[in-house]
Amino acid sequence: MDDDQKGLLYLFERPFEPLKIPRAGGTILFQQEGEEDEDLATLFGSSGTTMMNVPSRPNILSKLPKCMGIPRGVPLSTFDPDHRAATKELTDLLMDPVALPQLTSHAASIKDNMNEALFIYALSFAIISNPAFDSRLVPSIVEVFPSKFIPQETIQLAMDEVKSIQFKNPENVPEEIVVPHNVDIEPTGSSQNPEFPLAYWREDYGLNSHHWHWHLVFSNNDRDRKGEIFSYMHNQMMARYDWERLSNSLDRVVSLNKWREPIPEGYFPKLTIDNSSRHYGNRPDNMIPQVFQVFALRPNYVDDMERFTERFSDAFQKGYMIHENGENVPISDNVAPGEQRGIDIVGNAFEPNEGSVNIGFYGWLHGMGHVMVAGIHDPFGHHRGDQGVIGDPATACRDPAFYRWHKFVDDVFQEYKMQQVPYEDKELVFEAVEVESVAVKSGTLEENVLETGWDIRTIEASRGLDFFTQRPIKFELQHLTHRPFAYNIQVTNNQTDPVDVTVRLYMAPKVNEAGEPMTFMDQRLLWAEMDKYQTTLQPGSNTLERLSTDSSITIAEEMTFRDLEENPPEAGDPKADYCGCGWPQHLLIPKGKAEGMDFQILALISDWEEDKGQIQGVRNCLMATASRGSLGLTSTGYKFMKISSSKQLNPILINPSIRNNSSSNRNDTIFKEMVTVKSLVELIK
Ligand code: CUO
Repeated sequence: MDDDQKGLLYLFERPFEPLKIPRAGGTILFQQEGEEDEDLATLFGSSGTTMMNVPSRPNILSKLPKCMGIPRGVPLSTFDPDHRAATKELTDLLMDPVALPQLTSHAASIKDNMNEALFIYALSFAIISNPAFDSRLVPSIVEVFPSKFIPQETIQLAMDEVKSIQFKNPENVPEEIVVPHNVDIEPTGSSQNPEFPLAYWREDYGLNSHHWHWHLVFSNNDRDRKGEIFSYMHNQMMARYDWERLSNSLDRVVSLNKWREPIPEGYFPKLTIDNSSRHYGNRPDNMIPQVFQVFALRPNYVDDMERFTERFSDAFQKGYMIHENGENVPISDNVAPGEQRGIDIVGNAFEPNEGSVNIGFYGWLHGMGHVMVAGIHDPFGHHRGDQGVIGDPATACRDPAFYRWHKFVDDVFQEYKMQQVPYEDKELVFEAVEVESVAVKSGTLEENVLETGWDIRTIEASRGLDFFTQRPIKFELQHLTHRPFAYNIQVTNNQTDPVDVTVRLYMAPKVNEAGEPMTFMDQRLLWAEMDKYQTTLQPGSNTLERLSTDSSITIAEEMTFRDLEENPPEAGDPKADYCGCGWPQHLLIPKGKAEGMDFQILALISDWEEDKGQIQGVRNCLMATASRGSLGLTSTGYKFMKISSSKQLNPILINPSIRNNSSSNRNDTIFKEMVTVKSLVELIK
């Protein structure tokens, strides 16, 4: 790795420590011009340490007034307009450099004055979004900020071990410290807490990392279909959350739409903000949202939120929103090519982002909900409490209230969608092609039987923890997973020529909470995308095989610090296209039930000619095309009621318990659950 790349990588190490502290185990020393530390330079300079000189830029901070308004040590809430404005200010600065040394020196010169999470966010954004740095990757956010993902209790075990071995003969201590974190000894709940059974999913490192990455990538104002994809990604997350609730015999999530009533679901995250005693706020059960002014954020009023909600409803009924210049802005999805679609206008105003037509009139409703719940435990700031996890995109998904809030958000989008003209058959039916059947197969298991279970992901957290030790500190994070499987799709191309097509695969539970089959409308919001890819059909019968591990909506594991140190991808390596915004592969299917759980598969095949030309993105990210929306047409996925006329569904079931040690080096990995896909094919006429 060259020095420039090293310098950039180690700006991600120990984000809470001043830059002058040596990094990379003492092999990198940043020296600020005019503030050189001779003692450190002498100590490290003679032992092969790379010296990184950071030029002094005395005026640079005066260009960052919004950033300077965000104190160090507080969580970054990109749901709040002021924090959001600060991220924009800093990303604009860091997007300027056209070469790596310039980016490294710009970033290094401001690091110690910036809020830590803001700095990492903006630097990550610049690396991912600036085409000049196409082959550069950012290390896993879990390794950069372990305390956002791993409870303090578990981190404390590692700290205790570090202290304890200092009293022993250092010659004889193990090379590394390894601490397990198992979902069944999860500290954030008890059997008395009805939401606790879902903790393994809500607190999954991959889920939360996905959400952080997605908001990072989609803070880019130039994103195609930004408002729509904000709605779609969260809608998909909600569908999968309900899969998981049904798997655990819990009812589907209920909207948080009454803001003057208690919120029954409390949440105690047990996470610290900065590896110290500062922790994310706890929310007891049955707290009531109030008028509040906290965390140096602007006042947030429930009556404002109610007013803004009514204005959205009013706009949907009338078919237009009111621009800040007073003009009416139509919000229809039936627009001429090149015109902005209503869903994007609504999404931009609701999130809101810089594309909002009128933030004064429609507010920042989605963000307000996050901040309202995040501040509920100390609404007036009398106790200087820090916000709850729902205020930070890296931690928000841990909180049960996140899903209740996003159910409300999804309901608003549904209200908009219901005002739109349904697709016509001709937009959905691809006459030339017929799907005959869909099945799945997993290894030696019976056809249409899938299995889920638990596995371990080891992450090295030493780079993000403040306590100093040369030993790697590793955490073994237990997580849901499944055995890989393959789809088998039988398709007939009735044309005499080959045809290029897009294949989309979806899945949904078949029965409701009472075990009764759902109507298609009842099931509609439970469909989640499993895969989307392009292929060519030959004339006549075709057999399409597709591996679950190739799913374009999922991502492989992120690059670790160690990967980037030892084996950084070169320009042109497909790994270098990684942006991190896709769904975690290990959560592709739900846990299911011990006695089995029925699901269904839906295959949609559409004409590639209609879909192509919609690929957009800075990185050619082949993964996660759904989350990024790079394939268009039906990826909004909302009007399935019409799709049924030409497509088919295939029931699935989810079951218990076999052992499997193959996917982990731990002997106690247990596959406890099983997904069964029945071979019966149902045609929906
Ligand atoms: Cu991702 Cu509300 O937007 O959490």
